[in-house]
Amino acid sequence: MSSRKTPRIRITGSHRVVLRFGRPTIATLQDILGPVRARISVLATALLVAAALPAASQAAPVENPCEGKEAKQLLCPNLRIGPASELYVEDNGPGRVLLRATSDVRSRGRGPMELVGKRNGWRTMRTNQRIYRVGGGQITVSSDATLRFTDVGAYWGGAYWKVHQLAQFNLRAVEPDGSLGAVVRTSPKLNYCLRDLERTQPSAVSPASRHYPGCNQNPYRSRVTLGTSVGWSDIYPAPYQQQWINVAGLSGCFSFEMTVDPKENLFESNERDNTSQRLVSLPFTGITTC
Ligand SMILES: [Ca+2]
Ligand SMILES: [Ca+2]
Repeated sequence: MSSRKTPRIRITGSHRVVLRFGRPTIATLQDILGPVRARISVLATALLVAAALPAASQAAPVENPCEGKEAKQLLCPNLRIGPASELYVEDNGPGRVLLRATSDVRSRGRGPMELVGKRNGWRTMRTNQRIYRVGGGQITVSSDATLRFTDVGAYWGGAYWKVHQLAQFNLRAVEPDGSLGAVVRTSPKLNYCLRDLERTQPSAVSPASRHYPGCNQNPYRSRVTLGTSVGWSDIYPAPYQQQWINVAGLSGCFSFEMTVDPKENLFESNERDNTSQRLVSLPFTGITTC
């Protein structure tokens, strides 16, 4: 699944791999994984060799660094998303019956999901993904994810730098045999923060306090960092801006499907656990079975 992705290990004008060796600012597994110096050298060498390859070789697909041989030396992130919850219907008049739901993007890897955005437009930034290494340091890989300065309305605090297409909500038909059918409706919502809102799975490798407290609201920033720490969740309540799918005119059994990173822009240790399903019977009366 990940073969379509090329991490595009970032190379500067002097053909230098951006492979940083500073101290990580987050909790790591270094205390329980033992010495890794020799293996880290192998990783660093592999990355430098990759950077030195001729152009034709660089164009070849490169495995997700979080699924390749060196993955064990990386504190790779893994995103999941909880099933749609706290569902209710908001009747907005003819043709607009909004089935609202709370979403819960969960950070469940060995390291945080972290993006560094750099401005490339009036209200956009390109991003690099930062992946921490076992024993300290980090690698930086170019990401197809972009940031958008997104206005969610005054009630929810105004505008924030958010990750475009971080998640997607679909409504799928459920066939008589219980199998999932075609997508019949889609939510307009595409942009989300990455942040530490709730520590939903505490553990020894999950920071006890927020490391990524919230998304930046300064439209003039040239650079921002977003992330979600291990064991933490970025949650949006059902009443929040665009947390809905329009179910007007539908009846029968459907699945409210949530997918995190639907465009596969972000490198994760598991790319196959990014979708959740919640059955709903429509017209909706609060029944989440069929
Ligand atoms: Ca995942
Ligand atoms: Ca992914």
